[in-house]
Amino acid sequence: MQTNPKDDIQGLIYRPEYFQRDAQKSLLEQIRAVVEQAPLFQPVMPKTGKPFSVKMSNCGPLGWVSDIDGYRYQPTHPVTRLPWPDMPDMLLDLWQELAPAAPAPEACLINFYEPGARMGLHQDRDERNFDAPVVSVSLGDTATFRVGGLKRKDPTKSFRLQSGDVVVLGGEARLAFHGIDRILKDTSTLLKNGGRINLTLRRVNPV
Ligand code: MD3
Ligand code: FE
Repeated sequence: MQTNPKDDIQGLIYRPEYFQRDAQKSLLEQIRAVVEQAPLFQPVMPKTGKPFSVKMSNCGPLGWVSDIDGYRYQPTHPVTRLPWPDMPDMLLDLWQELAPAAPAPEACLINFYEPGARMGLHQDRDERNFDAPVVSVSLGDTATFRVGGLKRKDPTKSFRLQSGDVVVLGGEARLAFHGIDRILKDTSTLLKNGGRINLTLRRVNPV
């Protein structure tokens, strides 16, 4: 019998179909409202200025941005200069249920993948608090997700993230290398024009 790759990564909790279709639709509506106030922007790599294939926005008190000067969290949108919109209650409730011991999330990064977009293997270490987990929600087309260990060269495992799936990355998984290899076209009807949205809820500052 084969073991499930998700089951042997310490600190990774996988909750397939956490959000049912109706909940996915209302969450999507709320994310659309956020993106109307805080339009998707195209981040670029520090130093090189090479654009990401993923477009981004944020909600909550802080948002993650990447530009020529570096990666950081900041309280305002890089283009409009306005504060990020509030985090929808559904996301605050999700955090409360899955990370009850952690202080409130400060940032929700919204990643938008068109078919063909990808995210290279990386660690999430721009936060000043690694005790709190990262909570991830997937909406729309299925993605092939890759997760490894604490070193870039550690072996990796792949699995698929589908619309409505939630992953909690705590403990040892919090600083694991991870990335998105590809978006599988036409695997969901949630987004009219296809593509995938990923939301990551994060605590940035120590309490
Ligand atoms: C594993 N996002 O925004 S979410 C990111 O699907 C990011 O858009 C991916 O990696 C996406 O930084 C993956 C799942 C995820 C999020 C954070 C993690 C996996 C993680 C942190 C540590 C280990
Ligand atoms: Fe990440």
